[in-house]
Amino acid sequence: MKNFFLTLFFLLFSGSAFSADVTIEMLNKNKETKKRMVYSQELVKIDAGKSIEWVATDKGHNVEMLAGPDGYELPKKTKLGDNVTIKFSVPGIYLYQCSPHAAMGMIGIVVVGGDTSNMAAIESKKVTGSKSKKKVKKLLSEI
Ligand SMILES: [Cu+2]
Repeated sequence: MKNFFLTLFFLLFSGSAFSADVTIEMLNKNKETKKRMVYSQELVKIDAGKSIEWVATDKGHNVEMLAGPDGYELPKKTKLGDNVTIKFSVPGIYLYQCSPHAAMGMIGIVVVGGDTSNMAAIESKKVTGSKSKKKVKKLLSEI
């Protein structure tokens, strides 16, 4: 019975302001892949108007937007160890990194509304280090 009420609670509140549509963890180590300094999901596809929450499961990471669709104003990078929720209204590809671990390949991509028209701009965006460069290429190929 207790579980029933817990389930009901989550059902009632899962659509409200404090829960994003997608959660990405910022990790020192991904237990499944054994990769270090990574986002739990590196390529995420969402519908326009949906939001993503980055959760500081491990401290010392952040979210720094590098590029988005035409006219997208890059938000300020977040403070290390802070959770952040970003709503994506404009369709297109978004590229972001963790400022201190960019050279270690801590980078991610969000595709909004299935729109890949800014693919070339993302591809040519300068990123830090060969590991990130490789990962961007790989993630773009998986869209
Ligand atoms: Cu990091």
